[in-house]
Amino acid sequence: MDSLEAVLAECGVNEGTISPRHRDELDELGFTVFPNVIDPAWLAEMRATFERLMEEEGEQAGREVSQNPGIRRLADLVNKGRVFDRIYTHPVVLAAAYHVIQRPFKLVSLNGHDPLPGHGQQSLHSDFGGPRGDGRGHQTNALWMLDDLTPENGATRVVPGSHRWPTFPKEAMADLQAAHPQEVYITGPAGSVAFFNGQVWHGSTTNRTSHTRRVYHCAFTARENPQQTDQRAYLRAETASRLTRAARYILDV
Ligand SMILES: O=C(O)CCC(=O)C(=O)O
Repeated sequence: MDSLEAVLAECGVNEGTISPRHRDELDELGFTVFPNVIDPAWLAEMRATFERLMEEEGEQAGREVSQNPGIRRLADLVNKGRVFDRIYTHPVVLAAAYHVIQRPFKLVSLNGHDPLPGHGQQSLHSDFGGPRGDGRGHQTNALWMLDDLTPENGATRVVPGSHRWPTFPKEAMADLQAAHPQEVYITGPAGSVAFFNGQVWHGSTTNRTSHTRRVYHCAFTARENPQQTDQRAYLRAETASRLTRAARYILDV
């Protein structure tokens, strides 16, 4: 399968998959939240898988991409369970990615992220380090919420509209950890998916509760850009054996 249009159709994407309100929010704010994407059974399985992988991988967890003090990280999730297949082939995120990127795209990576109590404050940053201010979308990310995201437990802060700004946060701010006057929190109940333009200024915040704040990050990028996880290099035989043609295209394997 070599056409994005055919892939989107095979995954069930159509004109009505995301609403005009979500499109407008992606255009104007650079982010939007889709509630109730993850049904209860899938949510329970995704939570259990997060904990099982953390247990199995121990100190190695996250090493394929990055390990950060105070954060429980997982990486290369495409190869770590069937439960993840539905994330990167889900019609809602594919429709949203197409709306932002508007040309053929592929997976960047599929990772897990859980700031421990007292940890998690990130510098404001853009995920996409390439050209800015050219009026085009190049990359997206999504937070698949396994727990509620609240201002208390480290919800992601985002600066609405900043995806259109020509500067990176580090060019405009002296203290990247400081609050930005225009920032807002992306919040939502577990089972929601927050979707954002990879150029928007954002970062996770400190988890001030004693509970988990688990999300899976599923990012897409225009096909000409590199992946964070080279799916061809990491692809396991077991994963390859179950991939649909559409999944192969999205992973670029
Ligand atoms: O999980 C989050 O709140 C966002 C994390 C993030 O932006 C990152 O790891 O680059």
